[in-house]
Amino acid sequence: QLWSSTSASVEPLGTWMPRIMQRTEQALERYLPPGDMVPTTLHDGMRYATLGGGKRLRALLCHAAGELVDADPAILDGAASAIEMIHAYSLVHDDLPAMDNDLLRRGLPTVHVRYGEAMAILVGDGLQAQAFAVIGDLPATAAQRVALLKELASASSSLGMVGGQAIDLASVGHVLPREQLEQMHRLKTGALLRASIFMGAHCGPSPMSAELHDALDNYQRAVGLAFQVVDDILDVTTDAATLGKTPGKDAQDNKPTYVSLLGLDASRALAEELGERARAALTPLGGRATHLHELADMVVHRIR
Ligand code: GRG
Repeated sequence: QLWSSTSASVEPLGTWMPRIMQRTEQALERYLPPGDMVPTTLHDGMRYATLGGGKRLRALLCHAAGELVDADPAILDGAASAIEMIHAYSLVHDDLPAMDNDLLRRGLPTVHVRYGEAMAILVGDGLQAQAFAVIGDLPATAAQRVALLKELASASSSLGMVGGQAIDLASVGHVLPREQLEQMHRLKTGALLRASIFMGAHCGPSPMSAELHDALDNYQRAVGLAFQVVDDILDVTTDAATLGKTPGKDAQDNKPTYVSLLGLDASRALAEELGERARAALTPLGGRATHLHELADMVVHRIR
């Protein structure tokens, strides 16, 4: 074991999760420009896209990984806010008419419906740049800030999230083999989930050990894929009101999904198996990884 088992002192998920979600909300409030700052429509849109919604899974993963290395919670708040800004930007751009043309996100009208298409593009651009500005200003060492910037930039890049989105666009109407479907999701959604975990670990006072790196790497692979498989399942089994977004769009748009490839039952079994794999990856970390353990369960058993 890499760590002593200290599960007795680990805060229960029932209080830890709302506490981290609340401090993420407060950090985002601080790190986003005020809504009355000129240009006001742009800043109001950036806040609309980011605040008051979402499961904050990426922020939770970042904090849970950071706890493993005794990271300063104030630095974790900055890293988690930056990740949530990149995530919000990706949703704003993904919802645009030129992409998915979605009208509903997190139970509310999408940014382009409320602010217009041109402003929605700028909202995404503004959020993306703000994420990196936040990290640059963190009260962390230069080495920590460079590691965080590098992790977030490559996760968002053409070799990460944006590249995955490009493959997704090109795949419409095609029957992708399972390996290519997996590669697309590893980039499109997996890269930012991976960055959330590794950024949390970079917030620690010393560089990550090889053992911790390997355990987190195995964990992120399984959780990233489980997230996508469950997303595909929810897309066909959940109504719009629960989901907070237009369901069934991927099928309508003729996009490849795990459900279309494997069927519903096999997709559910795959999600459970990936959850098992994620939990197994944490075994070397002992009781201190309890929150990562519980987040993997949450990803597999979430209902929205
Ligand atoms: C357009 C630059 C650009 C990138 C788009 C990640 C992505 C790439 C688009 C997101 C589209 C999408 C709905 C993908 C399915 C998986 C996903 C990321 C769902 C939304 O994430 P959640 O469920 O959202 O964590 P909340 O609202 O809880 O934060």
